[in-house]
Amino acid sequence: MAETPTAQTASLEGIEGELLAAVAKAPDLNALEEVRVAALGKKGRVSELMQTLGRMAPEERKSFGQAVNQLKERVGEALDAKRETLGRAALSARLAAERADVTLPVREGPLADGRTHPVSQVADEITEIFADMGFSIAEGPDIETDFNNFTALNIPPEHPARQDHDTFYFAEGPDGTRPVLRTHTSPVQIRTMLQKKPPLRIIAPGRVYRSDSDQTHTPMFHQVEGLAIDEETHLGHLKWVLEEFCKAFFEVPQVKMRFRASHFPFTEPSMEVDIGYAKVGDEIRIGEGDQWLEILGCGMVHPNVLKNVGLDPTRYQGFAFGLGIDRIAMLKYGMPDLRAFFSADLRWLKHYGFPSYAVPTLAGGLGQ
Ligand code: 2U9
Repeated sequence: MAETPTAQTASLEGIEGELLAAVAKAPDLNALEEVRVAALGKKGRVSELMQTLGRMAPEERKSFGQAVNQLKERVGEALDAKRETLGRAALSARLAAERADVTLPVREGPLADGRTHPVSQVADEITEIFADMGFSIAEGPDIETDFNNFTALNIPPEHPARQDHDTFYFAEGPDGTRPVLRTHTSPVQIRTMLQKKPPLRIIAPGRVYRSDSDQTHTPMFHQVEGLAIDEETHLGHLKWVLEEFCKAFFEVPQVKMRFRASHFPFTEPSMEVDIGYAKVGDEIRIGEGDQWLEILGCGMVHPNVLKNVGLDPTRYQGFAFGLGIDRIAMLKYGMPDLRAFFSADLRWLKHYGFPSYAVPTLAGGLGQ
């Protein structure tokens, strides 16, 4: 015999109570999903109830159908609410479990043992200082065209600098010129000037190559060059920038600098720059004493170089400088032998290298 509507409603209330209780009791998202399938799934309790509709009289079917739909809705809402609560609890539990105390020392192992090479560290120190003065970093390929490495820099084909540089040449290409392993990072500035309009302020750190090998020279070494081009750039700007750089790099309040006239094809006038130091025992103290050490070269960009990249030298002027990273790293961190830089000797790296967290910043100190 069919149940009366009130009896059916009473049994619906029972089912709803059961389902809501199961939702409330579900301990985690997996259990809740099981409850959902058992309640609202294809073969779940609500589907079973819907199947009974076919056997009912039309008016009965209508009211019972509505009641089942309402039940379905309420159970659905309860499931959603519980899912959100459980989801939040699961996230909190995960966050608590994965909490890392960043103030703890690095655990023993490869992470703690690994070291940053002094050349990388010093390159980062130098770029940090110039970035703070508004210079951006420019990069280019190690294999360069003859034009970018020589011709554009006012070094014509017969110029002795091409041999002086002890260049590593590649075989001649279809255009009759030979690609080269760049002998300085200056071609990066050429590329930048060909691509962008002044005002320009860039530094170009990177590997350079010269066929030269003895106690103080390696066939590959590292340079940073800088370039500023604008309409009113003058030698005073250059001197200020280099003085600020030296104070920041050597972490001293004052430096003595000496600008000696020199010659480079790409700058006019050209200067070599010495820095004053004192030797106390084995230690070199920059900013004290009356001895001089050459640390970089610089000058005002030669008008021919500006013309070669399509800039009008009566409108634009600029300064440029270059320094050897390896040499200045030896000086700052008291490393006596250049060859050790490239010998991949882990004992050397352990001694002179920098831990991964010693990121150079002007605020936090450059070489901690
Ligand atoms: C452009 C115009 C001018 C870059 C410069 C020097 C002076 C210099 C040496 C320092 C030590 C090379 O590593 S080292 O042996 N460099 O003395 N470099 S001016 O002048 C430029 C560069 C690019 C377009």
